[in-house]
Amino acid sequence: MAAREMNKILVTGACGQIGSELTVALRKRYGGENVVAVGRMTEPTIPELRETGPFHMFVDVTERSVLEMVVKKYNIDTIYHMAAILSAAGEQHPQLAWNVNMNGLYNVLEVARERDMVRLFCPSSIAVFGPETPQHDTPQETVLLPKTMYGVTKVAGELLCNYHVQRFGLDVRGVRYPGIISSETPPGGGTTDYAVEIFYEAIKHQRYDCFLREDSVLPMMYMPDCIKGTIDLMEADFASLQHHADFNLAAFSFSPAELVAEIQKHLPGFVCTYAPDFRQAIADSWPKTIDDSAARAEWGWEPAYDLPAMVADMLEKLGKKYEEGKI
Ligand code: AKB
Repeated sequence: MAAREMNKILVTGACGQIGSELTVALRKRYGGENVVAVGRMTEPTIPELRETGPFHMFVDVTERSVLEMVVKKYNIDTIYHMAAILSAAGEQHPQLAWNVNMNGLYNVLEVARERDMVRLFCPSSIAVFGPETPQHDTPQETVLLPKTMYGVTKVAGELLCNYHVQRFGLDVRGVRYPGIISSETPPGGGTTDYAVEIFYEAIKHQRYDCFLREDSVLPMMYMPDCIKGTIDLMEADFASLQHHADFNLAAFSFSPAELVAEIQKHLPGFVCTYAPDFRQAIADSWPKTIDDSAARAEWGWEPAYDLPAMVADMLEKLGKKYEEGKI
C-alpha cells in the first residue's frame, strides 16, 4: 500500500479520557484546524478542546448520516475512533455497548471505505482476553474468549478491522489498551478506573474505598505513553506491519495494594480500604502482564513511564489542580 498523507483528522469520543488528550496532542502536531473533535453528550473537561480547533457535540457514531455529514463538511481522510462503552458500563448496559461499539465501529469503517480514507485508528483492549487466556506475559496470538460484552465487541471489532484491511485495502490500525491513568479527563465506566479515582481521593480526602481486591494485578499505562504509542503506530510505515488492529501494548502492571504503597511514599497518611463489587469478576478474567514484543518489533513501541514515575507525576499534577481549586 503506497503511503498517503493524513491531512484532515476526525476524533470521535473526543470528550472521553483518551480522546480529549489525544485531540490536544494531534492538534499540536498537525495544526488545530486539521483536527476535528466530536463528542456525543458530555461537555469537554479540557477547555482547549473548544478553543484550539473545530468541536461538535451531539455526534453519535451510531447515526451514520450525522457521521457522514461531519466527514463531508471537513473533508476528513483520517479517523481516530475513540468512542466506546467500556467494560463496567457495558455489563450494566450490554445492548448499548453492542450498539455503540459494533454499529458505531461498522459505520466508521464503512464511511472510511466508501470515501477511500487514508488511515483509521480503532482501539481494542485487554478486555479481548478471558479466563482461558494465559495470565502472565499474555502472547500476541492467544485464546480470545472474553466474558464481558465489552470484550465480545472488542474481539469482533478487531476481526472486523482486520477484515477491512485484507478485503478492502483500508489502512486500519489499533492496539489493545491496558488501563489508562491520566490527570486531565477522568475515565468513565471501566474496571481499571480505580487507578485514577484513587489519586483524586488520596489528594482530597486521604482515604479511598477500592472496588477491586488489594491483590488484583492488572496491566496499566500512563497517558503520555498511551498518546505516544497511538500516534507512533499511526505514523508507522504500513509495510513494516504484520499485525494491524490488534497489537498487544504494555507498560507496567500493579495491584491496588502496590499502587497504595507507592502513593504512601508521597502521602504517608493515605489509607485505602477494599470493598470488591461486580467489577472484581471482570478484573479476575483479564491478564496480569502482557507480551508486547510484536508492537516493539514492528513499529518500535517503548514506554517511558514506570509505576514510581507515573505516581510522582500524577500527584504533582493533581496536587497543583487541588491547590488551584480545580478539583
Ligand atoms: C476498562 O477498564 O474497561 C478499560 C479497558 C481496560 O479497556 N479501561
